[in-house]
Amino acid sequence: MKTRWYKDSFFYQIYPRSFCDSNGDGIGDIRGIISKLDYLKELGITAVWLSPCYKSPNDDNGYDISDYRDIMDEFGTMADFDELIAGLHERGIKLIMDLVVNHTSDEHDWFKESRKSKDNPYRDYYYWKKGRGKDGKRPPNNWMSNFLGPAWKYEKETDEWYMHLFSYKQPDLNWNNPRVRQEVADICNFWFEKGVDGFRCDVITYISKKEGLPDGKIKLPLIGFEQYCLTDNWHKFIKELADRSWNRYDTTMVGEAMGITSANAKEYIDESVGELDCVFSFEHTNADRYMQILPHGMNVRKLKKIFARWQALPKTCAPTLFMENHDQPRCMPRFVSYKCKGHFDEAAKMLAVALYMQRGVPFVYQGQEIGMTNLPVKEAGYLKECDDRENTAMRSIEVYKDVLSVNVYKALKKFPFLIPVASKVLAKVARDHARTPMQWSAEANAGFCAAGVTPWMTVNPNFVYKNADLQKRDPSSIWNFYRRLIKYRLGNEYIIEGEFNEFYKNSGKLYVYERRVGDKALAVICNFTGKPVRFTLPDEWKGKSAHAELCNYDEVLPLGNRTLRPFEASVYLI
Ligand code: TEU
Ligand code: CA
Repeated sequence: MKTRWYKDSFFYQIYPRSFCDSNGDGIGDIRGIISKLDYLKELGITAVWLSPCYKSPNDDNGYDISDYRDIMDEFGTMADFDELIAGLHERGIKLIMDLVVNHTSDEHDWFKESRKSKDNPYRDYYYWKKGRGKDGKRPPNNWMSNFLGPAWKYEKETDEWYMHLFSYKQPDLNWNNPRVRQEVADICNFWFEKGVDGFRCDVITYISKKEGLPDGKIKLPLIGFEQYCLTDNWHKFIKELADRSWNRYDTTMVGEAMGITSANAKEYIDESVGELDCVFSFEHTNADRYMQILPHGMNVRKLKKIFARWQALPKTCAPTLFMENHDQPRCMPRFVSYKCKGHFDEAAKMLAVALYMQRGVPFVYQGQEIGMTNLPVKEAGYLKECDDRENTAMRSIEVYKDVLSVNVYKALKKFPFLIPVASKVLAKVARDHARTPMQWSAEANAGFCAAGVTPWMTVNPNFVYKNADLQKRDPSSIWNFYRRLIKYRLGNEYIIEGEFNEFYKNSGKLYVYERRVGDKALAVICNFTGKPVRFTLPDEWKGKSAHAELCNYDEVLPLGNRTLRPFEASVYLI
């Protein structure tokens, strides 16, 4: 049944709340997406990953679902959704949705029942436990929520605690309960029957918890991670779900997979396993973090090593290729170590070449294709780091809306001296940066919503010169480069199947590799610095005729020993 269509596709992630508002309430919606289908077609992508659009009280912008079979009020109706999927399919674009089943909303009917009494038929849909200490006033174990604080909330009605690995409004489902597992299979099948082509599975590695829920190691920023990530019955649960649902349709199943790395990936995504097709692993997006908390400049050597490890996996394991999503800061200029003044566009295009000429399943996040950046918050020294032009500085504490950012500030109320530090960190890593409205045009509110409407989230003031409208009309824009690159990549046997060989592995400045098929290869050369760098041909490439395929400068220079221009990216067929 599975054609494995993901092997030759290009995904575009839509975060609906921030994509396009059609009805003037300042919140993106499904009809807004429908109005942009031709835009997606023009860009050339072949699949969409849509972040959650189900009924939700929006404590975590839709990642807290109160009805899996209905559409969020703000986003529209099921009729709108049906029109969306038809419109995508008409244009040859597949749709994968977000499957959020590690937890539900506390406003889901299951949880409303569950919390009523200990003998309610839904009690076992969630994790309920007695507290510790003589009066039970301490949480059942020491696990920490991924959104700060303990992973347990006390309910006096039944004198027990329930588990929430994220916000307290996101209680964890108990997958040990066979009824829960059947519910999940039924939900997946409901959407597959509607024509949905797959799912991105939210925090899927957390669904199985260690028997007895033992205390975890104190390993900041999380406590308990090893007790709930990929433990015990994980494979059993996923295999069962794949049999009952995923593998009965021509799907692509992408796991959001903390804990899966290039070292253990084979056990999870090899085609022979028949569970997930590929995963978002966060090894490379952590290459700029110190102890996973404090960000510093991107470590290019480390980044290349991580890329290379994924590329080295057998052909039956597909890596994903991404730099952004709705939880990550913007990749520009993050991935080029923050020194791209005067060469912003070249750097953005170079990153695209470095990433997307590799083997794997490519994803681009809304706005990445025009080089959208983090909010220019004061704390970060905004002029240097956010963009290459002057900008209005804003105070982050006033613009952040994300439950995680808000929790950070709440937690620090008692330690006000730490707020400036937290602000600095958040200025670089807050999830809010990826959630500012898509910049469509230079009109009011960046064209995201009508003039006079207040958008739900601050628009990045750089929309006046950084927007889709302008870039579509400028042949040398980032947008037009992405469009060319996407077209070039699709159906290209070198990129899809070629062997990956890297050169100058120890260089902290250049990323050089080839994608070989027989005696021909694509040669990929990327300068990660804003300075000219001397390049010498690797022996393997000497004396070969070379045809220039893709370059981020208008003036294409021949392959040979020469000086590479700042952030130059050149691809040749040799
Ligand atoms: O993300 C899981 C997750 O762990 C991240 O939110 C993480 O906390 C963040 O990257 C900080 O480094 C998924 C979704 O992508 C996210 O939007 C949801 O908030 C979360 O699950 C809960 O559903
Ligand atoms: Ca709206």
